[in-house]
Amino acid sequence: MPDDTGGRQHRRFPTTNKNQEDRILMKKMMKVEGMHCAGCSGRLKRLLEALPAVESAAADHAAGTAEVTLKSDLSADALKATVEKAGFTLVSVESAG
Ligand SMILES: [Cu+2]
Repeated sequence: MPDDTGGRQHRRFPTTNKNQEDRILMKKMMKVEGMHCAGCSGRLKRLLEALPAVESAAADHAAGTAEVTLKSDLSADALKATVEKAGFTLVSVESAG
C-alpha cells in the first residue's frame, strides 16, 4: 500500500522571536467516500478534531469532502486512519493553503 496520498508538500514559514505567538497553520482538503448524512460528517469532524495536531475540522457529507486546519504536522497516513476509524474511505488528500 503506498504510504503517500499526495499531500506531502509542507510549507514552513519563517518564524521570528518576535512572532512566536503566531501559529503555523496548514490546511488539508480531503475527498471522503461513504458519508451519507449530517451524522456521518459530524462523526468525522469530531474524530478529526480529537487529533492533537488538528486545530479545527469540517466535513461535508453532500460534497464528500473534509478539511482540517493543523497546528502541527500530520501525515496523510494519520488522516487516512482517522477517516477509516469513522467508517469512511479517504480518497485523496491535498494541501490547501
Ligand atoms: Cu450518516
